[in-house]
Amino acid sequence: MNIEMKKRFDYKNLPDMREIFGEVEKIAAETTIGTTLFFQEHGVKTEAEYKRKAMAEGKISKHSHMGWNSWNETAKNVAYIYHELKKRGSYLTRAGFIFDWVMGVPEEYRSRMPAGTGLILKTPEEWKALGQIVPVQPHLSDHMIGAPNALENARLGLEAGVTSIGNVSHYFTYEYPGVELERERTVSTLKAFALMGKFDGTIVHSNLDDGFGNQFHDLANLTGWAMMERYLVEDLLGASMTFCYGNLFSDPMGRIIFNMTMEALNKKGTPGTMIFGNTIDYGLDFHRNYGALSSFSLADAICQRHKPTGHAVASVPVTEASRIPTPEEIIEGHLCVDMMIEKSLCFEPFINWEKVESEKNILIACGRIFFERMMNGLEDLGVDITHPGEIFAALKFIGPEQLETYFGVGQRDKMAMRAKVPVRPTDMIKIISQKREKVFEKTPDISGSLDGMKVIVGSTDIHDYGKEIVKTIALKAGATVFDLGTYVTPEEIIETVIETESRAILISTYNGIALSYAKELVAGLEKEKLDAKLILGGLINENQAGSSLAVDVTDAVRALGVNCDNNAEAFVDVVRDIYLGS
Ligand code: B12
Repeated sequence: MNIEMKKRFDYKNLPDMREIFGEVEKIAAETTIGTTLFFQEHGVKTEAEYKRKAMAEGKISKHSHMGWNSWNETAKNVAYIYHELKKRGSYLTRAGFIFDWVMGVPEEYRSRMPAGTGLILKTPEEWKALGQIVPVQPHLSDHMIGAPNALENARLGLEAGVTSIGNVSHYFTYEYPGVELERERTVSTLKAFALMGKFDGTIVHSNLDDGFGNQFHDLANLTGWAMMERYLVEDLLGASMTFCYGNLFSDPMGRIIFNMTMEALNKKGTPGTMIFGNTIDYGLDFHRNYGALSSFSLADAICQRHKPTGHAVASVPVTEASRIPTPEEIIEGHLCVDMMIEKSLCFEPFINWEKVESEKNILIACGRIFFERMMNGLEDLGVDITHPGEIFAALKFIGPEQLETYFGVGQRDKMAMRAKVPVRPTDMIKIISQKREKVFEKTPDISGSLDGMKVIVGSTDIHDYGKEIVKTIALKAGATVFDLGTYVTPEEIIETVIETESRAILISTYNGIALSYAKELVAGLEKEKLDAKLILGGLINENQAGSSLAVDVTDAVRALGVNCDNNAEAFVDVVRDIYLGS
C-alpha cells in the first residue's frame, strides 16, 4: 500500500489529551447554556429535550436555512417567516444560520481573508440575539466547529442557547485561504467537541454531504465513515452526535434507508438535527423543482413517521439554484412540505420495511469493514488510534480518494472508478456512471488509442466527478494516468509535468475561477519552457468585477491556447494530436 499523506503539520506533536480535557473542564465551569425564546415557549432547557417530547407526540420538526448577509435583514425576515407561517396554519421549528467564512477564523486573522458577504456576529450580545428573534430554535453549522475558531464559536453558541452545533465534516473539507492554522484548528476542534460533551442535551452535528462524504462513491463506505466520525466525537471526546445528509440523495427510498442506517448506529439515542433537501435535482425550472421538493420531503416525513429520529424535514425553496431566496419563497416551500407531512401518514403502512431493513443491514455490515480497515491502516501508519487529534489530522492528510481506494469495500475491477464496483453506489455515482456509459457508447473504438501516452488529471476544487469520468476514459484508452486529486494548484501540475514528462493536462473546474487558473498555469508552463497542453472542462466560468454571478469565459480561455471544448467524448483525439501532431 502506497499511501501518500499531504501533511500540513506534525500530528505527533499535538498536546496530550489529558491536558486538553483539563483545559476544557475549566472552560465548561465558566460556561452556561443560554435560554432562547424557543426554550421558554416549550418549557425545555435544550433542543434535544424538545425533540424527545415532540417525537413522543408524533410531531415532526421543520427546518430552513437562512442566508441573508446583514443582521437586520436576517432578524426581520426570520420574524416575518415565523408569523406568516403561523397565520397560514404552518410552523417553523428551527433555523440554520449561514455565516460568513471569516467566522471560522479567530478575530485577529480575519483581515487576511478576502471579505465575504455572509452574516458576521461580532459581540456576545449579537450572538445572544440569535435565539431572541422569535421562538424558532437556532442551529449553527457553517464555519463553526471544525474551523480554526471552533472553541470560541462553540462557547458563544452554547451561551446563546444554541444546543446543536456542527460541523464535524467541515474539519475535513472547509478551507481558509491565507490563514494556515491547521494545528491550532485541530486542537480547537477537539476542545470544542469535548466542551459540548460536558453539557447534557447538546448535539454535535455533522452534515456528511459537506465533508469527505460527498467524495465517497459507495454508500457502504459512507456508512463506515460515519462510524469513524462517531468514534472520534463520542468514544474519544465524550460528546453526543448525529448525522445530517440529503443534498446528494436523490432517490427518496435511499434517503429512508440511509436515515435508518444512521439511526442503527446511534448508540446514545441522540435526536437528529435535520435532513437536507436534495439539491442535485434542482435546476432552473421551478415547476420541476416543486416535484423534487415534494419527493424528498415526503420520503423524509414517511421515515419520521415510521422511526422518529428527531431529524427535522427541511424545505428548500424552488429558486435555490438561481438566487438567495426571498422570505415569501421560503414560506411557499414550507406550505408544500406541510402537505407532504400530512400525506406521509397514508404511505407509511404500505412501505416494504423488511426490504429497507435488509438494505440497512448490508450498509452496516460493509461499513464496518471499511471502518475496521481504516483503523488498521492508521495503526500501520503509526497513528495513535486513541488520540482523536492524530486520527482527525491523519485522515484529512490521506484524503477520501485514497481512503476509499485502499480501504473501501466492493469488488475489485480495474476499469471501475476507484478500481472497485460500489456495493451501493451513491446517487451522484449512478448519474455519473450513466454519463460515462454514454461516452463509451459513442466512442466504441478508443481502447489502445492512447497507449504509451501520459496524462495528468485533477480538479481545481471539490467537484471531482468530471475528473473521475475523464480519468476512466483515459485509462480505457490505454493512457498512463497521474491523478493529482482535488484542489490541485498550478504549481503541483507543473512539478508533475517536470517529474513525469506528461504532455497532456486534463483539468476539471467548477468553482468559477477558470480564466485565472488557466492564465496562471499557462504562464507557469511557458516560464518553465514545458511542452505540455491544458485541456479544461467542467464549468468554464468566472466572477467578473461588477457581476454577482459567474459568467462564461470559454472564449478568453481558448485564446490562451487551451482546449476548452469541454467534451468528454472528444478529448482522447485531442491528446493523440498533442503527442502525434495533427
Ligand atoms: C455535485 C455538486 C456538488 C458536490 C460535489 C461532490 C463531488 N465530489 O464532486 C458538493 C455538494 C460537494 C458541492 C459543493 C459545492 N458546490 Co456544487 N454542484 C454540484 C452539482 C450538483 C453537479 C456537478 C457535477 O459534478 N456534475 C457531474 C459532471 C460529471 O457532469 P458535467 O458537469 O455535465 O460534466 C460533463 C462535462 O462538463 C465534461 N467535463 C467535466 N470535467 C471535464 C474535464 C475535462 C478535461 C473534459 C475534457 C471534460 C470535462 O464531461 C462531463 C461528462 O459529460 C452542480 C450543479 C449541476 N447540476 O451541475 C453544483 C455546482 C457545480 N456547485 C456549485 C457551487 C457554488 C458549490 C459550492 C461552492 C456551494 C456552497 N456554497 O456550498 C460548494 C463547494 C464547497 C467547497 N468546499 O468547495 C455551483 C457552481 C457555480 C459556478 N461556478 O457558477 C453549481 C453549478 C451549482 C449552482 N447552480 O450554483 N457541489
